[in-house]
Amino acid sequence: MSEPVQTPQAIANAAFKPRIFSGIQPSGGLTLGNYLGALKRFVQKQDEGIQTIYCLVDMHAITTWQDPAKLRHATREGAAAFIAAGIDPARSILFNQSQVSAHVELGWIFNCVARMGWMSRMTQFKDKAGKNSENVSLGLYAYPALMAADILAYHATMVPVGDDQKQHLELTRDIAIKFNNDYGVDFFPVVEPLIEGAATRVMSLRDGTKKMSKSDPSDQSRINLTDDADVIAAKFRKAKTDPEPLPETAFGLKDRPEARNLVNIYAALADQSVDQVIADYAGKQFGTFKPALADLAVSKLGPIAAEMNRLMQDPGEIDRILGAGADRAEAIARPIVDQVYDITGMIRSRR
Ligand code: AQP
Repeated sequence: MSEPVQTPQAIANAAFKPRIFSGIQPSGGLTLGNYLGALKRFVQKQDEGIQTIYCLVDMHAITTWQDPAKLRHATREGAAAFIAAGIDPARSILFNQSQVSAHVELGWIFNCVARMGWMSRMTQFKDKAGKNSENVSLGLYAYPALMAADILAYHATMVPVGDDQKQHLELTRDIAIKFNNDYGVDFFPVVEPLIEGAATRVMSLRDGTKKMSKSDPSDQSRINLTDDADVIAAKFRKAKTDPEPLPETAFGLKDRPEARNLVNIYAALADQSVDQVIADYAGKQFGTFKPALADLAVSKLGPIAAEMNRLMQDPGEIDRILGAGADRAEAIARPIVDQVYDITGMIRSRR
């Protein structure tokens, strides 16, 4: 019996089954923000049984200059962090972006779909470029179009990210909708951002109004996943706070960004609600709360750091895992990007 003929639309619709994509830049060592905002939730999604595709986005990392040896190291260390945090390379697809050329191919097409005005409104670009916007790379400006390609090359339907990425995901939706409209197709899904939990935006330990970031010049502003117990304790001890004790209700954290940040971090690490944490520590001084937070962080992050160290002893094995993941990623993305070439009118006649 012959196979039923599948129309391109049926193929596209079949591809819209639930699929998760997300990535992290290997632009330095990963932070507690990356762990709570991204990695921890990546593992939860994998364990829910949805198809999960996770990527070290090295092509994004070079939108700001990276030392090549450090980039290679950070990519391997990032992969080690994924695995140490619970990503199983047999169940999830784990790879580095530059090994699958479909990302940049679709990224170029999306550069031609996205509008300059959309890009100019991206707050992350404004934050990163600051007053220097004439001097930053064109890649940094176009970053969200490549991010849209990362996601849509897999017809991913859900993207777990921290709150800082919400605007980029809205742009991904706009690009998908405009492409579908421009070419009169129903080809790309409209993605759903998954931004959930107490610590979707972990703030700097030095300034509760600034995001904790791996590229912040102050190492004291962040907890790195590779920090040891003493360093973690010292960073929380020195974390900026106000002189008041912790409030009686979560509402009392409203105008206290540093206190709110530490409570959010505690809640996310302990898998508790902010109300529960406040109920336990209401009226307590930071002299009591900070050591408890440090102990909790060490108990959660210590085993991850130890496993990362073990994995980093064998960089060849990490490269093998990334290569095998890239093969599996390519098998999904290549047919999708080939259909995009067809839809946009590119001749593909090579054998
Ligand atoms: N502080 C944060 N709180 C919650 N989530 C965060 N994420 C990053 N920082 C926080 C989430 O981690 C994922 C990967 O982010 P990324 O490393 O690709 O880029 P980023 O958001 O630009 O992170 P950094 O640390 O600020 O990197 P640099 O300093 O290189 O620009 C995303 O899901 C993000 O939401």
